[in-house]
Amino acid sequence: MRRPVLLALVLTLGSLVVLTAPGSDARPAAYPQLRVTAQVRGLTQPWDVKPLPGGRLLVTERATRRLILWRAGGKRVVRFPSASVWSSGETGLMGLAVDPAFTSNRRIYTCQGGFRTGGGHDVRVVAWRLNSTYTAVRRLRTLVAGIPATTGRHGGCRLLIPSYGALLVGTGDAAIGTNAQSLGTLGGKVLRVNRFTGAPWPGNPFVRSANPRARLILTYGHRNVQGLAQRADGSLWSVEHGPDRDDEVNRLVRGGNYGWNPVPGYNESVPMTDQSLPGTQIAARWRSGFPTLATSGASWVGTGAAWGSYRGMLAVAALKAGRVVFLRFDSAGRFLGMRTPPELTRYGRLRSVTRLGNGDLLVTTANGSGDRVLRVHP
Ligand SMILES: [Ca+2]
Ligand SMILES: [Ca+2]
Repeated sequence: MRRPVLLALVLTLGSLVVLTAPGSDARPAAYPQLRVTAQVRGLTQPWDVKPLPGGRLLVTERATRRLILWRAGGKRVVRFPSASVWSSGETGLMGLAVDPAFTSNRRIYTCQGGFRTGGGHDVRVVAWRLNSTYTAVRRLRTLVAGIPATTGRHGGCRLLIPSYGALLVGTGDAAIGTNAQSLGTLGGKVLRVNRFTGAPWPGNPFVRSANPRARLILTYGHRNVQGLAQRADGSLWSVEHGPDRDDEVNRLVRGGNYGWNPVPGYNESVPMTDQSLPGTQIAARWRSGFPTLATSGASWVGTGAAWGSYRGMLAVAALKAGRVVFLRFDSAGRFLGMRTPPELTRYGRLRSVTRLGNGDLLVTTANGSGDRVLRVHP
């Protein structure tokens, strides 16, 4: 008796959804409702979040330079040398990575502002060991130093350990016009290094260069890389901020020039990808047009059936636009379309997207106080 009634109800609701859906979206029912809960509260400008064993989460806060551990409803500050982190403007304690072999080696990585010996600042990548009680870190080594910094503007800095075990570092151009096209500086690049030693990855395009900095470069010609994500097919993608137009999502090709060259001075009226430069500049796979959304961190949605049409899309957090945009690309990397779920437009500025092992997404807010790590699932 109950089953036919239930079936009729489902059919009726299904029809209603189709009838009331806006005409611009051909397949509304294919996108499930997203459920959003606040997993961690009371944060100040969290920049990145990564999962640790036992359901724990590790969070960096940019300007407070705190490393925060969350577990089952409670959070506490990990003992960490915050005073050794230089923070100014957009730079501070930023990208975070957890070693794939964390359970045995306890290694984590941060990208952070630093104080140069003899004065001045830089952005650097540091390897740490987190103790067995998750209460303190010990510095193991600085893997990459000397990523340029000026006022703190365009400090990057996203970390990613792809499936083959290298460490990728997405850097900003430090608002210096010549940095992105110069192979003699680490600014405006995606770097690729050995995650234990900081040595250049053997397959890097300029690994035989006389300039030790060039050996670390995977791609160049970037403005401010704040998103790095590996697709299930192994391809690597970056997300970066445009000036007044054209945030970009790029598919990274070894040795590729992504075309940012804001000279003379720091002339931000030039295109994000300037094809008139000598040689080949690789066009973005997606660009925002005008105005920018201020795209930051990104992660690919997994294959869980509950995600429906979101499966395999790139979820990109946007600061200025205060949303997560889901971008669809075909297997050749061509942009097919985008979806902005209304469920993720109510939380102000959003900085990063991290996919958990079960497919849930973590999204950090960036409003300056009362910030949260949101957990998103269908
Ligand atoms: Ca570009
Ligand atoms: Ca050209």
